[in-house]
Amino acid sequence: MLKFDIFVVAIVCLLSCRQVECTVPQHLDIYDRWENKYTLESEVNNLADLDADNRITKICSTDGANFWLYGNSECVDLPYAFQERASSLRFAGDRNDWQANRINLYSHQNFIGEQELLTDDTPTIQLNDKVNSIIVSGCKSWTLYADANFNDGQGCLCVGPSDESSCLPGLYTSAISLAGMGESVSSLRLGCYCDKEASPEKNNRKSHSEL
Ligand SMILES: [Ca+2]
Repeated sequence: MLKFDIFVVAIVCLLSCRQVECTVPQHLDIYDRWENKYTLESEVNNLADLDADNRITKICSTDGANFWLYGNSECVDLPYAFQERASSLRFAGDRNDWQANRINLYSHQNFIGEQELLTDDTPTIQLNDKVNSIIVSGCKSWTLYADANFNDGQGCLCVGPSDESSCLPGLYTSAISLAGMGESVSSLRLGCYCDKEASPEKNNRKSHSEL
């Protein structure tokens, strides 16, 4: 029987998508009950100046909102905040086999921003010293090195799948989950060659939103 396995990390940006170079200025979108939107890029002393005084019913940060999903034939309703608001989407891991050994690096937390997909040992990564979240696909762990060329002089860290036997992805959503090492990572090696290890998020849900 034909089966479609999809590992979708739906990096769904609300309203205003991050660009590849993520220097997105902070702003907020606020809505009234009629869904009229007001975009705020700086503080507002009096909402009446925007004809929005006493009218706001919803507020949305446009920075860092996303939703992700993985699994075989998983199907979920989007959270309310994403209903009819998704603006972009991308995959993590191998497009042909979501449980192949791969690692995705992202320049921002929660799998946002620039990304780099690695399939094998990489002596110098493109996101040098810029990694803030990671998705490990497949069954194997990887070693992160603070130095290029797999040199552990300035530190190393192993990251792995959330379940090695069933090869479920390991999600490292933040610099904290990477033991503070993310923004020093310069090279990666397939397999664990370091005595320091970081566990993926304790989150077995196959879909999750970060709002
Ligand atoms: Ca480094």
